[in-house]
Amino acid sequence: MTTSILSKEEIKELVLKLNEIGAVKLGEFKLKSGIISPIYIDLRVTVSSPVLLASIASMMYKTVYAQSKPELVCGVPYTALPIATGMSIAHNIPMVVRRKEAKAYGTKQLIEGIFKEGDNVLVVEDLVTSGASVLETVRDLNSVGLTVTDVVVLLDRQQGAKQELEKRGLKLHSVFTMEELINTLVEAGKLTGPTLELVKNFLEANKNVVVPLPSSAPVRAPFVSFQERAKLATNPTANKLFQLMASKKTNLAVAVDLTVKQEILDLAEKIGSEICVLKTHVDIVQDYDQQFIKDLQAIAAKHNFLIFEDRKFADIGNTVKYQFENGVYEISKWADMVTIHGVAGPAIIDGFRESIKTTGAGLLLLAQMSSKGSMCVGEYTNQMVEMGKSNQDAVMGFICQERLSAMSDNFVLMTPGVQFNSAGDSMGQQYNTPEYVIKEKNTDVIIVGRGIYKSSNPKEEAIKYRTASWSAYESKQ
Ligand code: 5BU
Repeated sequence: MTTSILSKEEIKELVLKLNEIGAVKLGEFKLKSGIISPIYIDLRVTVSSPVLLASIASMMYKTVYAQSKPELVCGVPYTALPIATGMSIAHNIPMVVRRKEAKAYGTKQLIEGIFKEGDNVLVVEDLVTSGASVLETVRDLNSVGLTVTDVVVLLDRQQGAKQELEKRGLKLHSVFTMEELINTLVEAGKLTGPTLELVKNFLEANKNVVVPLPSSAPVRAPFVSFQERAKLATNPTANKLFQLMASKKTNLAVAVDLTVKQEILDLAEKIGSEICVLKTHVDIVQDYDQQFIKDLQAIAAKHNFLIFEDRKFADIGNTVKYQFENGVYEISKWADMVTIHGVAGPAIIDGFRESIKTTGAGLLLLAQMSSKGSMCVGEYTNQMVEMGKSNQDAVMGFICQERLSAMSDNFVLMTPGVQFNSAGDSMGQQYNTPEYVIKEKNTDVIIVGRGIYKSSNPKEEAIKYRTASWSAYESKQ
């Protein structure tokens, strides 16, 4: 552990001040892990004590300075932003700011500030438990060509972060560890009697509790080409799509949300040469009939693209089986892939299994959505990824807004909510650019709807989207 080079006295003074302003509270607190902790740490309150904040920044800088002289500093949003700012001003090190918002569009940069490729950034965080937030910031810094070798924190809770960061070549420096913090409080007589007893139990329990990185922790996954991923694919349509993208050199899918069949067919004919997938919502087609599907399939065969029905199945297995195979649309007979929600639980997949065993069609799990306030987040998203991993024969990939660490290379990651020149619509849709999605969020396929079919020249526009998303893919090599 690289701990502080600061004197015991300096640390003691800091700990007591933190205690005084309520950043380090003593008592009985139930932590998320269920452990009863005699100590609760909330460093957000330090913004109300500017002198203390400045000295925290300076102590953190002193802790790491001996080992690395950064070209830039970057605070992990939000608590560490003022600390990084203090460090930047006091030591005249330029700062970069990472945007935490899920969305960045138009000219909004993921990383604000002036930098050049290869600049080394010191990442600043208030405290680390698993290290997930630090890794998110490192991932975004890396995605714009910045390098990170060192991370400095005020407090290391000693619950796995150091090891996780080390695995990724990052050195963790801390002003003090949890153990040192508690020892300092005991020595200062702040912890006595029954609370002291609790502390001992806490330290003991804490020692063995490593907080795992959530499966949603982002990773800077090494680049694997579509050709290679075709070999890894566990679902036949995923294999087909990876091969198709590699040979046709396109990772553009178009959402054709038109309501008249001839208009859909005309557009498919126009843009067919540019796309890997054409996405439909057949239930919006007012003059739908089986001939329409036959015609669409003929165009798909001619231009070599797959058909994706974005049906978003969500019912129990038995019902979705009917919805997939029967009714007016008989989707199972023609769709190469369909989307499903996970609200009904993993047994929904059994509703598709029999049919797709014969056709080889693929299921796309809705892990995240592009619309504002979407509830496909957090634990739900994690569960969707797990559901995919447990059903790799049937599941070809995910509809998502970013690559998560648990999404392995056999899955195709497709992202809707893409447009060059718009931030969103009046009904909750949110847009990102092709480059942002493919390069920075590291997914595979962009899904573009109105950006293409509403354009006065859809073919020309499709070429622009195709070029942008394919060059973003190639730039990841
Ligand atoms: P747009 O015109 O580019 O906004 O169309 C996007 C398409 O992708 C449209 O067909 C939606 O139904 C679909 N979509 C989406 O926009 N966001 C999502 O999270 C999912 C699907 Br899932």
